[in-house]
Amino acid sequence: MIHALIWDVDGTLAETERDGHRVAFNLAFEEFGLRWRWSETRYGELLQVAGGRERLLTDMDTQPDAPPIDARAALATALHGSKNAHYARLVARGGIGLRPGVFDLMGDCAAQGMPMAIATTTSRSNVEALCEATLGRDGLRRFAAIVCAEDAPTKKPDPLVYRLCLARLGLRAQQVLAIEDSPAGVAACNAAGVPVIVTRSHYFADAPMISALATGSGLDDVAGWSRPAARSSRITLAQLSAWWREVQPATV
Ligand code: XBP
Ligand code: MG
Repeated sequence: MIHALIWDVDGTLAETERDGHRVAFNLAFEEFGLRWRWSETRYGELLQVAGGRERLLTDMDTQPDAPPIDARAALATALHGSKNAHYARLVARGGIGLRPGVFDLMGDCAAQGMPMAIATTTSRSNVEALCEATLGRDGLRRFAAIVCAEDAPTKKPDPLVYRLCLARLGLRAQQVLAIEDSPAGVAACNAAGVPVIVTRSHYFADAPMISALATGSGLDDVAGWSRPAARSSRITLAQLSAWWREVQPATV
């Protein structure tokens, strides 16, 4: 059996990037009196950079009215704080829902006593806001371990966030299964030795996902997955366990 299911957050639990973080960044620019606005397309380019604060610093290199280099780190920190506050408000208003099939799979885990964890590159406040808005006030309690950007400052594709998560769970990489949406997330899993499936999100619909155990458009549909799935109305924990067993070495 799988011993724990590890969730990525942005793009996997919910489509947070285009309709959440991007919108919140633009509200922060407005609040700071900056003319910068990130279009859907530009934000897609910036997603190559892991971390919202790092994304701001990368974009400043292209903005003619960006402050001098030595003032940029402080501006990025202030803008990032404002962005996260806007994001929390947006999410609390119900602006972002869980992706289809996520709640049902969490229900499978609860019903079958399967521990769940979170391994994300996003700030802890964003995880708290999203989980409380979508899973209720006790939403965070569903997870046996939550590892965020503050815990793992070197971000995906670095495997640190997964290594820390495994240490907190007291499990080995081969004993768990992760769910990701991005090439950086999959690369982090690969580097940590964690088996991973991919639910493709808006920005990574066609991106190559190297060594993913299975890749599909979402948990609410068994059609179109890269690995054959049993007939069902959705991807269940039983299906994930079956896929996971197919790639287990005999010793696990
Ligand atoms: C998420 C990220 C984060 C979010 C924004 O990646 O890269 O930077 O976009 O959150 P993953 P912050 O889904 O691979 O964990 O602004 O808090 O960085
Ligand atoms: Mg993601």
